[in-house]
Amino acid sequence: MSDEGSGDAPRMTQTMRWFGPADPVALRDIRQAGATEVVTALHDIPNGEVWPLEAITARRAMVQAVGLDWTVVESLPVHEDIKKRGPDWDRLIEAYRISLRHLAAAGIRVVTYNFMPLLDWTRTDLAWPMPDGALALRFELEMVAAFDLFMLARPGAQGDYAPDTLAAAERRFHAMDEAARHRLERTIIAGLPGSEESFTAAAFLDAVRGYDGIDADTLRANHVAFLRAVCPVADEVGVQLVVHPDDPPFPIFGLPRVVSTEHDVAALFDAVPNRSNGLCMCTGSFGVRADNDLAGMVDRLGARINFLHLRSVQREANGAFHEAPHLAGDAGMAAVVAAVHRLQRREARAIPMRPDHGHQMLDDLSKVTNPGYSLLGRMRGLAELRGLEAGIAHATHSDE
Ligand code: DNO
Repeated sequence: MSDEGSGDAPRMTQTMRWFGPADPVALRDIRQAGATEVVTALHDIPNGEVWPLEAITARRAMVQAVGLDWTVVESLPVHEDIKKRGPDWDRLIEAYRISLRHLAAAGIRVVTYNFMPLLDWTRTDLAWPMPDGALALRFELEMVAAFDLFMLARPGAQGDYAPDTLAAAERRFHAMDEAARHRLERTIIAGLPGSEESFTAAAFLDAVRGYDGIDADTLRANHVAFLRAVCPVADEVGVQLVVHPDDPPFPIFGLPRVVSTEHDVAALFDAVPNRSNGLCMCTGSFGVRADNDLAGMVDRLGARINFLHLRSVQREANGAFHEAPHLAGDAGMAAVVAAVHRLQRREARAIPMRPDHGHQMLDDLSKVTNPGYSLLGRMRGLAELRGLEAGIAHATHSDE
């Protein structure tokens, strides 16, 4: 693609997430949306097992057959026994290292993971109507509290919420009928797309108990131990590990979360300076906290950023938020993309990005879709972000 007057700064590599052959969104659709790569994983391999080289190579060939490529993995999951430093730690670390070697041999360059205990990303409503009739993902702390206190009945839960939230949670719980309660439970613990875990209430309670005695400091130490064990291999084979921040970026269900702020990630880079220790800059996850300065983080953490999830949340009262259109909401996307543009120029490299989540809209409203991962909303996001970057590149160049 050539854009007149855009200078020669590299542009973001445009990707879209694809959940594999079972994804209702076809590879061809992703290509027509204008992406050049997909981001995916071998979702059917159980967490903790080695990804065989042949399986990775075959999946990459399947993607390449439609004119796309696959060089970013999301995610190579980290087993709970690594996060807890459980008895199986050595075997699981060795499996992770072998998978990294296989991924590198197959041409994968970036591997995404997260270090959130038990739950990956969490929402309380997957179909919240926007004023234009599109459906958005939403999170309300009150609803988490309603589930936690009155459905899960987690011991000690009372102490984890402010008095206002407790009162609201009780109100919200009583206002729900059985069907709504069931839906809330499934939304929170059944596992959203890409999550590696899915729980029933009893199993979840049990798993939470498995984190007894693991506070934020211990979890951070376990994260550092994981990085110290796997980064040397990633350095050696030339794969970039990128940690995805906590979503939402604060503890829930009494479980610690330690990748929520700029300070958190800077501490990880200080503790493990290996080149392969990097960041997936997710503006949606970090952006839930008003104290995360997103564009400033791109400026300051830039050298460590090897993957971008671009989306914007709109913060609401009482710890709630919903996912706004990509250029609306609180992210300040223009400033973020301008910072990414500066970073790519400075370091002369293209950073892979994906338009993260998207509204369910237009024809997708009548289809069965993966929450947040329907095609048209993400295509809108990608188109807007691509245009934003082209405009910034052009303006920067024409000012010089
Ligand atoms: C949600 C995703 C996350 C992410 C993992 C990375 O939409 O961004 O599920 O893939 O946290 O390990």
